[in-house]
Amino acid sequence: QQSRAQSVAVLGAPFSRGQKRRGLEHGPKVIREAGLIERLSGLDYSVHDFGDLNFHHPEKDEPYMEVNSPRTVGAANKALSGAVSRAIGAGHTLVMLGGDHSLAIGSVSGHAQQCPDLCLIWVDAHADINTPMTSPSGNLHGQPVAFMLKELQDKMPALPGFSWLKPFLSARDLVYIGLRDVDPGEYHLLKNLGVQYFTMRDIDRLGIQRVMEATFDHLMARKQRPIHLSFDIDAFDPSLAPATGTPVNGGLTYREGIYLTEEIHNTGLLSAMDLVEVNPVLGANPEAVDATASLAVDVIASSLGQTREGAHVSIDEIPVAK
Ligand code: 6HN
Ligand code: MN
Ligand code: MN
Ligand code: MN
Repeated sequence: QQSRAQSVAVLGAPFSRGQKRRGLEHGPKVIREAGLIERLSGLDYSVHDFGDLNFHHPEKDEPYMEVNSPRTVGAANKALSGAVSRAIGAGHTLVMLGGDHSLAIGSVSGHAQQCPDLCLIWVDAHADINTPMTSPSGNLHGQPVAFMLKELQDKMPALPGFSWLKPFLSARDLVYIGLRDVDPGEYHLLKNLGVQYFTMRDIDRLGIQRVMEATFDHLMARKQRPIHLSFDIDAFDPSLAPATGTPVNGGLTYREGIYLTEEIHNTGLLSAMDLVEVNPVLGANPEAVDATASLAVDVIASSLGQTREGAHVSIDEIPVAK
């Protein structure tokens, strides 16, 4: 039995300017309302709810090379990066609640400040590796990985709002799971950089168990290192996670998603995670929003040790009949 002296920090990032639709700024609220803190406390963690970050939006933020809201996204991620770095430096396992996926820039960079040898597992229908020049939408939530990778340094323009950020991750330290909507420029980058990725087709062929084995073989080949899990709720099938902005058919089943996160917990190496792209405004009805938010809670709890066999809470002995 593992010791439970660990502590988890929950940090909300109510931010949506990495894309054009409203509503993602309410993600942290609906995930909390679905019972996140209670669920984590039930896993015998000491849970520190750091509340939500307060983002200051610059007044004027003209597009730069077709990229929308660069100063706003840059400033929000700078603030997030500092907060994440402090929480991890204080010894917590960090859970960041989004917000849109551009927030991974701040979350992963803040984590990397404390853990320079981290590796990144990106669970998503999308690769989010467009550069400002390959992006079909101009939305920064489709580009966060490009800001992280050292190999893309000379492909990235100096975007206003991002001068604080230096690329910090190597392509070999990244694995994608769940891809099924990859833009032409992104496909070229994935192939060119030799990034390890598992599409939904790979999960169909190999099964989620072998995909997870191959993921850890790839990332831990030389040594064990801290894991950053960046989980976009649209990795799941839209039937399970309808309240999200860029749904794509043919996603993870509930059991594949939970198995994936159980395996991440079982490594004992999870150091920080993001749960992003829950948009309550886009649910067709309250039930759709509740289903999506409660799925987000299940993903987080399972990443942090909730098990289907029930071993996550220990009792000393079976009560005897009196
Ligand atoms: N996400 N590849 C598309 C784009 O606009 O670059 C979609 C990105 C979706 C981003 O879901 O986090
Ligand atoms: Mn994403
Ligand atoms: Mn996505
Ligand atoms: Mn455990």
